[in-house]
Amino acid sequence: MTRFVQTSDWQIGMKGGGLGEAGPIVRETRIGSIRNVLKAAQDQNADFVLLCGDIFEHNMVSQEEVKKVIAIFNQYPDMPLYLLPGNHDILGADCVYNRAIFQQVNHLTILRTSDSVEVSGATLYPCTVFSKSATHDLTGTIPIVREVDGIHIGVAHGSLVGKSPIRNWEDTDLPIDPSCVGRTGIDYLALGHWHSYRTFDDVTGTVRIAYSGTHEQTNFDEDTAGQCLLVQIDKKGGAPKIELIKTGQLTWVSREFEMRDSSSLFELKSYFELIKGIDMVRLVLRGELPLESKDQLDNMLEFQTTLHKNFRVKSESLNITVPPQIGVPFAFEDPTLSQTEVHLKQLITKENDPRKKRIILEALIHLQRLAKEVEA
Ligand SMILES: [Mn+2]
Repeated sequence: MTRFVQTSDWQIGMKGGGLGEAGPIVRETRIGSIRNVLKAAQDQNADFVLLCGDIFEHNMVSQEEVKKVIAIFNQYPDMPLYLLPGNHDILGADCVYNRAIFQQVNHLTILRTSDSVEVSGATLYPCTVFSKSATHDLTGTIPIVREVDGIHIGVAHGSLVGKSPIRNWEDTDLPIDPSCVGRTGIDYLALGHWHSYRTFDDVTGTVRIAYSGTHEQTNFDEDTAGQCLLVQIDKKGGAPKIELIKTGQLTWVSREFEMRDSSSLFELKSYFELIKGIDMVRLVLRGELPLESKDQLDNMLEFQTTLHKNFRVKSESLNITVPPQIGVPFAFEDPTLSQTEVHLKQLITKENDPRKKRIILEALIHLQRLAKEVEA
């Protein structure tokens, strides 16, 4: 029997670019969540931990971050760690794992060749990556083990051909042939590279291929991320039992919201109640909103930025509609302001480009707001 934790794509050193002020938080959280992975392995009495690539974002990662990771490794000195470098921490002269500091971690084995490795209860078959643009099946080095006693586990980092929106072999980066399980007779293929958790059946309907996904979600487009897998295989040919263990700390939500009229603001408000505790929020606003509700929307959105670690709004597709009363002149006391208003309104009627129209509207709203403040 063998029982191990599978994890991948820690991407330590990831900039979190585009996440604004949340970038450093995301970076630090990713390191902290590693502890959750190793703790899960210890709590679950795993025989070892299998790290399936992209543990670091790139080989030039700062030594400071490397030290943080190693400090956590060293908190679990009795847990054997087997690490297959991926395409981000790719093997070669610059490889991060060539640094002297890794030689001090006695319970860590870097899988640098495709030679099989005996582990507790099983044999590992690492599929090494030496080129980021590999176009051949990476599992080609796994020998046929159908008649060989013991539990056999393939370890690879890449994309299963035909199992993602990219259908073609030649367009797949780091291709992995899903039929390798049937070809070689291995019991299980542990994969990294995809950030979402995914499993795949063999021809008999038994799950024998799995991506754990990243231990801590990296962006809004990932689903079922933030976990590691506890895999148990009782005997050669036995069905692997896979259990998901939550390791991620940050919560993410992405939502499209269709606005119809000013009452949509109430719906939006109740939605905001629902997502109160969420760390990372992406909101896409579509549909229509009358100009007079724009102020209220802006205030609501501004307040939300104070409640979340990251709150991003895409509103390019939200059409701000101009009510008929916009034609009624606003009672400005200053004639220059009145003239500016008339001018902006003329521009709006003439403008056909919705994006430009919005900018003019924004200007008009600011002008009216300003006038109100002056008068108050
Ligand atoms: Mn990768």
